[in-house]
Amino acid sequence: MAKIVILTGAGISAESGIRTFRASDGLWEEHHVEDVATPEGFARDPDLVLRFYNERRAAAAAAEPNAAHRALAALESDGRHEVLIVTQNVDDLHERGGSRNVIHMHGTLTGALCAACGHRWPSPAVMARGDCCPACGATAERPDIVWFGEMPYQMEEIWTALRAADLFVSIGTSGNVYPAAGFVADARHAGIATLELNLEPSAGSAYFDHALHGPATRIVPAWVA
Ligand code: BV8
Repeated sequence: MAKIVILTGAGISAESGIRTFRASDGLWEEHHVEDVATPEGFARDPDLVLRFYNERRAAAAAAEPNAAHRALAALESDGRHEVLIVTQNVDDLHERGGSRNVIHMHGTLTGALCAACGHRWPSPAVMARGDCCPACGATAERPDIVWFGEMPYQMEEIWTALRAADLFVSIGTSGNVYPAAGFVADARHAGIATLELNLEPSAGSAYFDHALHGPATRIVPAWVA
């Protein structure tokens, strides 16, 4: 079976109504990254950061998977492809769209993390300051999100899959955030075919052998077909 590693970013969820980060109406337009997506920002103003993630939890819960999510699930279950989705997204639309083999390298909105002992558990819909860790009892609950300066999850597993892939596909990401943005160069260096499916050329577009540009709900099903 052909092994495909698919990196996804905010653009694959855009047509489900979930805002991206760097578009003109993007999430970062209203917030400084260092205020809401860094450990220092959380230490400085936990209520602001909890508000930011509580809002995004509500938005993700109200969103539905779109045709792009469903096309990737169909690819995974067609019996001819071994598909791993490595997503930078923290929503659960890949899973709700039917994908089973998904790594959330930047964490999930549905997860909570104890900053004291590292325990991870399903997050309450609305996270409040002072919630206790069920494992160690410390009031050190935080969103289970990988912030800037923190190590993304399952990197060894991702690099192993990348090196063994026949094809690397990047969908809906601007290619601004590392180490995810470096995957295409790693794939190319390993002689693996690379494809970009995005609304427009990303920061790493020069590294891709092929590209299709347009809305994900049109170009992803067209590619999978
Ligand atoms: C780390 C939290 C090291 C989750 C996020 C070099 C090497 C390594 C690190 C660095 C490096 N240089 C700098 C760094 C540090 C930093 C970094 O990359 N900074 C950047 C800004 C330069 N990286 C880190 O800090 C990472 N950690 O490297 O740790 C380490 C080593 C040892 C020990 C400890 C640590 C951590 C990165 C994770 C940060 N967390 N967010 C959350 O709140 O959601 S990043 C944030 O950006 C999100 O996770 C998001 O997923 C990610 C990427 O954004 P995109 O998904 O690409 O979204 P964007 O809006 O940018 O683009 C959307 C795209 O979709 C666009 O191209 C658009 O055209 C397209 N689109 C829009 N609509 C559609 C569409 N496409 C198709 N259809 C549509 N309809």
